[in-house]
Amino acid sequence: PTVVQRLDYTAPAFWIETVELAFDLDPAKTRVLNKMQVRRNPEVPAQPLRLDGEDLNLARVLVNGSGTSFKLDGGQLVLENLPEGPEPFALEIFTTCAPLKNTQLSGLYVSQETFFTQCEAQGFRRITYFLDRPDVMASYSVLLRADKAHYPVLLSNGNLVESGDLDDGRHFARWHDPHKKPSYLFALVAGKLVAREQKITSRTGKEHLLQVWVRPGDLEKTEHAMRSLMHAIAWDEARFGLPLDLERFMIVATSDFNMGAMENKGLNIFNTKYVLANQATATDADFANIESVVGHEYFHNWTGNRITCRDWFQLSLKEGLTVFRDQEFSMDMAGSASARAVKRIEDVRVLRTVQFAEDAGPMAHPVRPDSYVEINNFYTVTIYEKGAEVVRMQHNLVGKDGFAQGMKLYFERFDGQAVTCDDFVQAMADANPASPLAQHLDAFKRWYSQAGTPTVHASGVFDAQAQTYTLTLRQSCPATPGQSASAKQPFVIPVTLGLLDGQGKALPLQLQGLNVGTEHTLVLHQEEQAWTFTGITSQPTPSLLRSLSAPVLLDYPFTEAELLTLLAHDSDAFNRWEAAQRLSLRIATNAIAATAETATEKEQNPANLLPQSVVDALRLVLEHPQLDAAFKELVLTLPSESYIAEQLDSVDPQRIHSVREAMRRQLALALQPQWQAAYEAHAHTGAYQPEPIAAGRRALAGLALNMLCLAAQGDGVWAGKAYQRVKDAGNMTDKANALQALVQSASPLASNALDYFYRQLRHEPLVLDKWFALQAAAPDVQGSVLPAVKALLKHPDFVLKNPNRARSLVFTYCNANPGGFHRLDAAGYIFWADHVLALDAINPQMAARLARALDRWQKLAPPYREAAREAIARVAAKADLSNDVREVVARALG
Ligand code: BAL
Ligand code: ZN
Repeated sequence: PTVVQRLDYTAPAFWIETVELAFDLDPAKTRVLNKMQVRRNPEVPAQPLRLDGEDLNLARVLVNGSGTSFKLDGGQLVLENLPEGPEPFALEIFTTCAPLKNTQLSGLYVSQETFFTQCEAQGFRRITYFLDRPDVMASYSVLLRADKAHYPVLLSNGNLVESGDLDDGRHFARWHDPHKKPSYLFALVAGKLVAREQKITSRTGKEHLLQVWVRPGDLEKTEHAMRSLMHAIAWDEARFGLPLDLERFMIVATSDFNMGAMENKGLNIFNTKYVLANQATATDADFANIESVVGHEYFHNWTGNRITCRDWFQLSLKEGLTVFRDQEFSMDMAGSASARAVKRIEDVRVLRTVQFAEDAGPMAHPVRPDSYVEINNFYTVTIYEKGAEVVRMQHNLVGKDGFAQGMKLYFERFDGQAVTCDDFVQAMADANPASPLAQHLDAFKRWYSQAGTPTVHASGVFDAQAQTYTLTLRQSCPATPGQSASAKQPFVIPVTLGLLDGQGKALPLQLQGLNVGTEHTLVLHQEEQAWTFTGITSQPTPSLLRSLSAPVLLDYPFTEAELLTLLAHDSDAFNRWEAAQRLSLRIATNAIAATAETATEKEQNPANLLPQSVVDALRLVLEHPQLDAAFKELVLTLPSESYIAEQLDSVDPQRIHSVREAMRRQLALALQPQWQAAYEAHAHTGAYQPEPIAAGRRALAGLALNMLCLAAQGDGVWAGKAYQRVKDAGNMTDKANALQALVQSASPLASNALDYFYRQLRHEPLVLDKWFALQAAAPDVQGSVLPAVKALLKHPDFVLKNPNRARSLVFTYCNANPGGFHRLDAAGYIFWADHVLALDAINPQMAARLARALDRWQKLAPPYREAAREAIARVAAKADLSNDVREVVARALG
């Protein structure tokens, strides 16, 4: 397979100015006539025109109305005899494709008798021959023709210009997009759909039509998506001065979708999971995700669509920035400082569990990668979540107003263009010339070019006589594929901190005689730097890297007493949570490292794992009269098994699982009265509203019920209550939490509850996904999960071709149930290999995602390591693998 290199970028040899597409939509054979106005790029030496194409049948090519010679070369259509000179010429290409056979869900495909498209990154070439690259921006006019009875609704980007009936029961619609766009933002939809509509007037007095299109039965589940869209529009205008630039903005939902959603200009296409919600079918997390994803796709209209990427190596230009924007949107919507902190903790949890692991594994790549085989493999947590952190650091280094100025300059310079990550940072720095970002710009840009998670090693020295506290920060970054540790240069790392006195009170900070308040951001830009705080009269406790001010690991030898102080008193809610995580992480890793005999004895007597001091501190949090329930739930949740695994050099997944379970049982038993009180206080939240305070209360009630079922194993009282709640709960959050409590405590009532849940909600596909996922994540009592998962593969409601369903069962088992997946008999790995191969024949993008479940095989202890390697090698040995899967397994094997 060809490796695409970032430094090989050259401007296109031709520009495509206008595109007129005419579709005769037919599931078996759709005809596409593509008329383009093309002209040579005078800045590039003359060469043949090479158009991308994939799985197309070519019928005809005309240049200025006449037939012409052409070649097909590795999928590309090559035209050599084109008019000389700078004048545009007309190029007409007639092809057909087979949407019904398109199980990859890239290009034009059919889902539930409806046509959809997905063109990012390179799906447009599966619709017609084209310069399918983001720096070629054209004006599109689209004519759709189809059978009216089967496809009454015909949608494409932009504005509806004309529609009407044709012969033979067919009809047509003509759309024109007033904005130039790259091909990856093209979209069409045709089928039996209905819309929730909303007219809005923006600040400038312009009228806009908003539509959320769904299948007829789903209309009542679109209220939250529409409300989220209206909030997103108002937010972008208020926070960044970015208005809606379209007369019509449409969202369409489909249940067959590889991604979460797609920002096609004016015609966003969404996975139903991120559109449809009512209290009976969607959890609080679903409601929050819908708000966030609707916001994300809408925000792309400016950051992505108006200014797009020059090439796919710049993907984080739009994704990192847009994730940052959606995170800020969610925080602003959440309101209170506490709710903001909760959102930040949730985001950081994903970053540290998934992105840090990626950055330490075989697929590690810079935020702006240097090469790829298959671009779809680079829609990663590094591009998205780490990219957002890199934008967040810029935000912190220039301040909120400075960031708004930087955004303004970015749009002044680049609106309507396809640009690079460098262009963005440069605009941010130029708008803030006095900021630390501008001061250390070249060094800051290393966040885009160097992969790997840096560690900040901190040490503090208190000098009682001089009344000073000197903090020394040193940074290091491990080697990553293609980048040795020694070749890496220092990053610019903002470290936000405070100092606490013995009573936990914030100390005033003085640096070089200057008062800097009680919180300050140090900018570490060399390998090692030291700062001396003056006027410090007793040994302080440092609260470092508040709100995770940089995407780094912190190495500081906290004592237990220091962590207990931070947990009880830090004014930074994030670091309070972090202190609890550190305390339990340390206990877990020590227990895992202990000799097998001691460990077994301790696990049989779990009261020994967490010291009384930590249990007491957690009890105080759980009982705390002022802390929000959402925050308590986060503090009382132990670090996940995969996060614990990342801290270890040699990973025995079963050992991690049993230690964490022992800690969980200990907390369940030791805090039983407090869990009961928490449950009783929060179990009933009144009329359902998906807002942060009530959602936090439901989350804490859910955790409490889980713990109570766990503590009361054998005695059926709490299991009985949970079962009743599965039946009675008036909202999906409480219902699913209760079901989970039964499943996770391996209660004898779990299977009845699962049956009840299935019978009640079997007609709701998104709820069925939850039902499959709960079972795939069940505790592995005597090796029972894999057989259960295999049985579920044969369930009449299981469809491997449907990405949501595949994710709910197969991916959940392989990614989210380490105790069930890493089996001594290697059967989990064999299952994984079978499904990577099965999916690869249907949908290579999905297969490559699943392939990544064994990314971290090299860290596994024997015998898991060798068994995992064998499974990966078996996949790699398959002759006709997709490039997608081949790239992932080749990198895994190194
Ligand atoms: N551009 C792909 C989907 C998203 O990130 O919005
Ligand atoms: Zn995006």
